[in-house]
Amino acid sequence: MNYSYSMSSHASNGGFGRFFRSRYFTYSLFLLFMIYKLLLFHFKLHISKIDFNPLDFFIGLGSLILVSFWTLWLPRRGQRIALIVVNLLLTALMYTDLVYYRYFQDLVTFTVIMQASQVDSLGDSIMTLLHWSDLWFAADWLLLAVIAIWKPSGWRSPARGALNFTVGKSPSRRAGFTRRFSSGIAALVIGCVVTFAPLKFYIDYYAVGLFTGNWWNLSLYNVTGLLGFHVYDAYRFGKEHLGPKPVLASGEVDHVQEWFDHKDTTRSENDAMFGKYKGNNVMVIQTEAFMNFMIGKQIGGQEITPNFNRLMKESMYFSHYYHQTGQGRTSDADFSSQTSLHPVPYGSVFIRYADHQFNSLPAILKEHGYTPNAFHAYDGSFWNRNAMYETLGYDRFFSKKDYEIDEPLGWSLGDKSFFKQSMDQIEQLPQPFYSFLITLSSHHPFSLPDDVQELNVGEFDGTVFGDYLQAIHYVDAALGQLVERLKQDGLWDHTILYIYGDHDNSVKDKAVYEKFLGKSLTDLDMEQIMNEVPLLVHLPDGEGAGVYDKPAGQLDMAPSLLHLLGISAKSQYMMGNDLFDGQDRFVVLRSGAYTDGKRFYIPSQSGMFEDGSCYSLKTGKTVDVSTCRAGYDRAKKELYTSDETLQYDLIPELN
Ligand code: GP9
Ligand code: MN
Repeated sequence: MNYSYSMSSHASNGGFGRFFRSRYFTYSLFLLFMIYKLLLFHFKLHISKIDFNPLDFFIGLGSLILVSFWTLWLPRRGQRIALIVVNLLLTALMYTDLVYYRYFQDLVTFTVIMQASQVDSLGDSIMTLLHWSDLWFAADWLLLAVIAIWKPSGWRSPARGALNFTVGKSPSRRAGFTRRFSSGIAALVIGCVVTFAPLKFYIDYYAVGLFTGNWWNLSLYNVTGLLGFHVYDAYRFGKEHLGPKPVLASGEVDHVQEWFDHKDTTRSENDAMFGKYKGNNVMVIQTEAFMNFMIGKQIGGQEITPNFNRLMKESMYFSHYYHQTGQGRTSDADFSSQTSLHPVPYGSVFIRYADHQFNSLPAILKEHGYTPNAFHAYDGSFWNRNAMYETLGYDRFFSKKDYEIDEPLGWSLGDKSFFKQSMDQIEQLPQPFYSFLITLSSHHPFSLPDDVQELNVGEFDGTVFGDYLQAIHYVDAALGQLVERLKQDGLWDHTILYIYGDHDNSVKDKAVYEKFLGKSLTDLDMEQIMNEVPLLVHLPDGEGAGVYDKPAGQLDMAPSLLHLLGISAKSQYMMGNDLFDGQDRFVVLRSGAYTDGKRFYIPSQSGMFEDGSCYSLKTGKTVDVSTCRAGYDRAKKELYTSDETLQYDLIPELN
């Protein structure tokens, strides 16, 4: 039975009264309140680099309409109840995000909800995250409560008797229904235009590639607004986790298994290095944008990396160590080093697969009695580290909130203070420890204050490249202080120190490097310059000090450190070479470039094998491309196997 009601004219208090009671007024009031709350939320975030401009206002308004337009289809009372419920839900969402942000500098995502223990770590600090001024989020409720009690005459509901109940499809009911239906549709259309037109403008001009290479939830929020962010987050989570779970045909799983089984047969554990440093501490320093081309070089008569150069004399220096990163930059260097798998072709494993399982160095070392901790003085949410470090098995992640910013520099804390404060923590850890430290002061655009700039960079003065050299010189000094501290603390003699750069400095202009190095450079030279980062391994007794020029790469870190500690990498799903087992090495870059120490293949953007260039490393000249064919197929297979392992979360399935 269809009931409807219409208001008889005498129940009306005139035009104003009708307007106040109309669904359009109720709806406008809802939009007004919610826009106010979105603005309140935004300004309470206090993100200096993210402003709120008219486009953001329209996106915010449009997305509010899109989540609520359907309430215009409901009868008046139903609409009011629905709008109250939507208001409560959206307010709860905003407030949860705000409290979460105050602690993690991130927004709540589905991945975080699935990893509830990250939220648990709010624990005792929750009270400090609630502020009295947050009550402004309830201002509209207070206003509505006052109105409900006071009941101004124009807003009063008509007397019950004034409602004219009718049964069936009366003409007035039909007209009312049509009006409601069309106003809802009109709102939907307006919502779409107001949301998507500015969004498209953003994506086309300011945020190109945002949805494929996104690295930070806040940069998504900056473009999509809060509601848009959560809708997109739901979409990306659903795509990767819900629906028909992507299943790999069993034959394909067998291929992956065979690949790893074969890899195991190439690993050797019969040399003297296997287990030679069993039980020693391990400290890994991943250094921001630390490239290989400037190691050992001078500018204006000054060494750029004097401390690193000094340390090289008593360490193993790998002079062709490649970063194997993709779009995930720092997070990819971290991921490949800790898990010995390739990063994904787009996005970052840290963001896309933080809930998958990996054989990671910290987790394996923990099983062997180590205390694994990660240290990085930046927002814990950046690159989704809070979630990913839990997955990787660290006991604790010391992020920006654990440091006193007593040396503000670049993006955050200067590396000197970062190392000092990290050491204050590390020296208290139960040993053996596994400590992973990520530096930041040499991050693009490398502009450090004048008093920190110690080099005379001459013709590079005032250029990004000049600033880069200054920043590297500062980081080098910080590394020198770290080594001193390890010695003072008595850790130097039983700690393996593994230092490498994460990726290039984004300065791609060949002429700059030619000027700096004083020679003309080939495409192969440039490929190596942009992809090589230094690796320095200091063993407790200074064993093996010297230069190692066979190629190696970030994927090699985990199996190599396991080797030194006497832990077999054979049962682990790791792809990298072992730097200490004396076997031949094969290094594949995410681009599909590869080297086996004899050849270097650089793929072409066309993706066709034949269009790529095959170099002889001995002569530095191109050779017949067909001589790179077998290596190319092998590299492709390796990348494909890694991608399948990650995409289908195969590690728990393999045995
Ligand atoms: C910030 C740092 C920088 O935490 O990891 O990341 P990047 O921009 O180099 O990938
Ligand atoms: Mn980086």
